[in-house]
Amino acid sequence: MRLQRHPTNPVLLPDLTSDWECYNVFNPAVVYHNGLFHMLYRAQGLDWVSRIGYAVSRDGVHWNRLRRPVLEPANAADSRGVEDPRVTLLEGTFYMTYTAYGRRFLGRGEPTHEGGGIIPMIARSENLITWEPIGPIVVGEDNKDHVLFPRKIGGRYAALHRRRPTIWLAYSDDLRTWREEDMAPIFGPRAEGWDSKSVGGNGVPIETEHGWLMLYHGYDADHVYRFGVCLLDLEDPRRVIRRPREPIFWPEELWELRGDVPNVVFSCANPVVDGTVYVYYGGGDHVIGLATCRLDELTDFALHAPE
Ligand code: BMA
Repeated sequence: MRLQRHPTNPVLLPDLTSDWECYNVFNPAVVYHNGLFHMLYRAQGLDWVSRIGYAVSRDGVHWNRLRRPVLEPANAADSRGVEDPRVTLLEGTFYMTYTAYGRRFLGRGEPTHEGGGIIPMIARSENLITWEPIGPIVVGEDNKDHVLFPRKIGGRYAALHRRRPTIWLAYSDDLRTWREEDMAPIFGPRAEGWDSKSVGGNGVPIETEHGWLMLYHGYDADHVYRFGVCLLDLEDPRRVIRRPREPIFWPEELWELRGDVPNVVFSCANPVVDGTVYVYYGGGDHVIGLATCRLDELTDFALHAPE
């Protein structure tokens, strides 16, 4: 089982006429809503600060983008950029989970946190254009790759997040308060193979009758990023039902093997449209690609491929 690259790849390139997105566009969120694909993508331009841009498409391949970013740094906690958006439609509202990358606060009178200035943030929107930050999941640690599940589980909101090198699950009653006692690890790197150093979640987990189908990324000692897939229990996603051994996608094209960072495919989006999984990903932290597969084939692979 392999994801199939779209022949039109890459589907989004940096815009050389734009100050804020002339160098890199990558790691987008994509939601399919009311017959359109909506993309929120990470972009870097002249100042190397990451911003989030918006683009829209009828077919998921050809995109029209807005001229200005929809989310930009607003304070010292995200002054070095807003990165890696993932968007979940939950109870009729869009929630973006993204990494705020700020100054490492050390001075007196300022907030102090470790973790290199990385904060896993949540923002909300009714229209995908105007975003209101509502707060972090945790502070003070290297924590990212967080994404909300598309429905409550056991009466509570649920999110994946990553405490390097392990994927965790967190619960919250209101999306604002995330307590340590409501967090637990799901799985970490395996001893050998493509995901032996670190793992993290990709896009919004896909609900199937067999469990939550979760795409994730991992890398090895050579720092090559690949994707795998696993199945989590529907009512207790901390329980891994199956985790096939083989990856389903890895860098092969020139623009994945090279780029701003070599050997990177990195995905924050896997919307399902008419039974097809659309996996959007950054190639080389530089451009945006699309790879697809049938949902039933991916589910079959997750259920039966050797572990
Ligand atoms: C991760 C994230 C991604 C990036 C990847 C590869 O830690 O920061 O934004 O695509 O590294 O460089």
